[in-house]
Amino acid sequence: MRVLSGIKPTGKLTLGNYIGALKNFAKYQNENEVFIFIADLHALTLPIDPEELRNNIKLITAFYLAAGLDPEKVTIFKQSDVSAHAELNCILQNYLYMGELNRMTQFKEKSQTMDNNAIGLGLFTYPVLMASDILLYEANKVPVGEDQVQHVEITRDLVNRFNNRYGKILVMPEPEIAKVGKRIMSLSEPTKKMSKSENDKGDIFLIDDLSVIRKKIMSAVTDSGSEIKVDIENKPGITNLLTIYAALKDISLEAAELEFKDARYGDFKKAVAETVINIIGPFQERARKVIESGEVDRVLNEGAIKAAKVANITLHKVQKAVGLK
Ligand code: AQP
Repeated sequence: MRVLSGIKPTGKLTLGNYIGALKNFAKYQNENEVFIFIADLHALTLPIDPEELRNNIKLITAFYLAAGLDPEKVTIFKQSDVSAHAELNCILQNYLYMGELNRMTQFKEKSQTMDNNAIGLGLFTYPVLMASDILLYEANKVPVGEDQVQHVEITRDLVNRFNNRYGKILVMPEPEIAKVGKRIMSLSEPTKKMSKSENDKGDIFLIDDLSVIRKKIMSAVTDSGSEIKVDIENKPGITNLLTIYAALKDISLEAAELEFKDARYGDFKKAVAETVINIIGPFQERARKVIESGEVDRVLNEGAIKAAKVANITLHKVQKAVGLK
């Protein structure tokens, strides 16, 4: 099986990115052909400072390695280093339609507060580039958080449309969503996704000091009751903390619920904070060592060469199918 996923180097990565994406990547590396990339072209869809972008790219590469990805087994690369992404994007943009792109939740959410005249085309056509990312590597599985599933679904529509017209050229991908933790919510507004572009006290950032992480969890919004149970409607804050705990301990939500059945909110939060800190502390340490080692550039350079070999084969197939070659 081919597996592909990536993260946009925008903002500061959150615990949501860790649980919904990062933490799951390494488990594929022994039995699959895995491609994990840094979606730097996607990062340009909203304004970003060039220096910040460069730093984010370095940090995410270090996070990939700190999360256990082995560059000997996994191809880790930067999207813009493989020009086939841009080339396939240019072809595939003719096979997705304005009406479909207009219905994408991410586009609607991100553009709703923007002035219509200042919405870049890249934000609108984001799903075409994401489809190109997936299809170039003939990925069968795409591990993502819940918010990205719609983009994998539209990629599937594109595959059907393209293959109906040109024959079996593109490989059909499937989204893979974590059983627990597909959507981690803000600790201060638990009905809202924990997001790296928000930057508020309800978001745990992977570079936060451990004392800050503890403080954020201890002040997480709960509710006026005292029961610790999964109830998204009435107890979104408690449900979110249970989800974080269960995801990090690799147990089911039911098992987490049972563990805290008789606990008080304060003790429960302390246990969640300890769990997060015990995982994120060593993770930060490993990432720091990767950055100091200077390994990042080597990994990305070697990854780009390996990725380009695979991507160019698919690009060539598509160019041939549509009559460019
Ligand atoms: N809160 C979350 N819970 C679970 N999974 C999440 N992911 C993101 N937030 C959560 C998953 O992380 C992967 C990489 O995300 P991304 O870089 O594509 O985008 P994002 O982090 O979702 O972006 P934001 O928060 O909207 O901020 P911007 O746009 O500024 O970068 C994906 O698999 C995603 O599902």
